[in-house]
This record gives sequence, structure tokens and C-alpha cells, in this order.
Amino acid sequence: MPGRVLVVVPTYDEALTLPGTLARLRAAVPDADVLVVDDASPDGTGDLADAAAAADPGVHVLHRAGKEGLGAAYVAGFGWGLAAGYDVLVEMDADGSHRPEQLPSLLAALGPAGEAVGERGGADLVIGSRWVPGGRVENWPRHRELLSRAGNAYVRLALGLRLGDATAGFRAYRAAALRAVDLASVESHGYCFQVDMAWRVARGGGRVVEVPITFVERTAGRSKMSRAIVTEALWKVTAWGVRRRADAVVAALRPRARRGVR
Ligand SMILES: Nc1nc2c(ncn2[C@@H]2O[C@H](COP(=O)(O)OP(=O)(O)O)[C@@H](O)[C@H]2O)c(=O)[nH]1
Ligand SMILES: [Mg+2]
Repeated sequence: MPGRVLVVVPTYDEALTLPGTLARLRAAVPDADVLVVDDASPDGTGDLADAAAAADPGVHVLHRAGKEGLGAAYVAGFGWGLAAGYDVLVEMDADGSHRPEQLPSLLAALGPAGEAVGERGGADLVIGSRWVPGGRVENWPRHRELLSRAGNAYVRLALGLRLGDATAGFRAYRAAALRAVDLASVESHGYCFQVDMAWRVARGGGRVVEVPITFVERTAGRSKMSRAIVTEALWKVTAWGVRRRADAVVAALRPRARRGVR
């Protein structure tokens, strides 16, 4: 294990899926602690999380006042985990799409605790990827697969991020990589949070690695994916891409300006 691991699980109306996911996670990776970040789910998910925490000292719960999106829930959960001194922070959905049994392969790719990341292998961020060789999706509606593939192609084009699955939400970060990111300035609410974070780690010189996973569509509860989430991602990625290109132009012109060339 690469040090003390905290798995952050954001929930909104996951009463049907959270208990099973927690049980599988505790069985698959007993040494990892869990933090459920619940946004006052109307269906009582927060109470179920409290019951799990009362029965198991490895399970913790962060209650938030209302639904603010996946990104805000993770920023709060990461803050909690960094303050508590965890070495690795994992993102994982509550709905069973991310199989807890595959978490060991993500942790293995991160490398041993404390090891300097670089030529000797290891990573600062490991992404469980659907769109690398060996990765796949099970029972996902065709329109979701197309949206994910097209979204990732757009991210590669706009940001130059060489990743198969920059929007994936099953990942493991070294605490040091998260500390290097200014979490307070992260404004992404929906799934563009994932792109935002991968890009921040990569731009900061962090090593981002993908390992294949099988993403299994949920069999209970409902997806919170919405048009607003897609729109936010499209606008933000476009704006970041434009800024990236503008910065490149400014950087290219700077030496000429210094020489007095206009
Ligand atoms: N705390 C919190 N969790 C959320 C929110 N939106 C989604 N989630 C959780 O994020 C995970 C992924 O969401 P899901 O609806 O399954 O998205 P999909 O897999 O892309 O369809 C699930 O565990 C959700 O309960 C939110 O606003 N707040
Ligand atoms: Mg899901």
C-alpha cells in the first residue's frame, strides 16, 4: 500500500447503492478508510452512512448542507483527508460503477509510499480508465458512451492532455499532488471537475498514469448527469483551451518584444 489511503465517496440519493458499495470496498481493501461526503440526500443516504460509520471505525461521514455538485463534494472531502494526514486520496462513485475490487490495481500503479515519482515508476495521479486497451464499459447506454468518447476527444484537442479518459471518476492521488493544487480555486461543479484536476496535476509537472478498468452501469438508483453538467464542461474546457493557446502565443512573442521587435 502506498501509505494511508482514504477513499472519498460522494453521495446524493444513493440509499439503494451505498451500503453494498461500502461492504465491497471494506472487503476488497480493508486497510483503506472511507469518507462518505453526502449533500443532505433527501432519501436518507446520510443516515445510512452514519449507521455504517457507527459500526465501523474505518468509515467516516461528512455532511454538507445541500446539493452543490460532485466537484464541491470532492474538494471538501480532500480537505478533510489532507487535514487528517492521509497519504493517498481516492475518488470513487457510490453506485457500483467503480468496482472496489479494482482499487488495488490503481494503488499499485501509484507506487510505494514516499517514493519519489519519476523514472523508477509510480505516479502522482492514477486514473482508472475506460478508454485505454483493456478498459471497457458494461451495460452503459450507447448515448453515454458516445458522449464520453466525444468529450474525451475534445479534451485532448482543446487542452493537449494525452489521456484516454480524462473525465473518469475512479482515481487515486498522492496527497502531495493534491497539496500542490490550489483546491480552493477549483470552481468546477460537475464532471469537468475531473478534467480540471487531471489538467492541474499535469500542468504542475505531476505524472498522470492510466490503468484499465471495467465500468459497470448502476443497477439501482438514478444518474445525476444533466444537461447543465455537460454544458458546464463544454464551456469550461473551451475557455481553458482558448486561454492555453493565448498563453502559448504570448510566450512565443515575448522574446521578440524584449529584443524590441514589433
Ligand atoms: N455529494 C454529492 N455527490 C454527488 C453529486 N452529484 C453526483 N454525486 C455522486 O457522484 C457519483 C457519480 O454520480 P452519477 O449520478 O452516478 O453519475 P454518472 O455515473 O455519470 O451517471 C455518485 O456516487 C453520486 O451519488 C452532488 O451534487 N453531491
Ligand atoms: Mg454513476
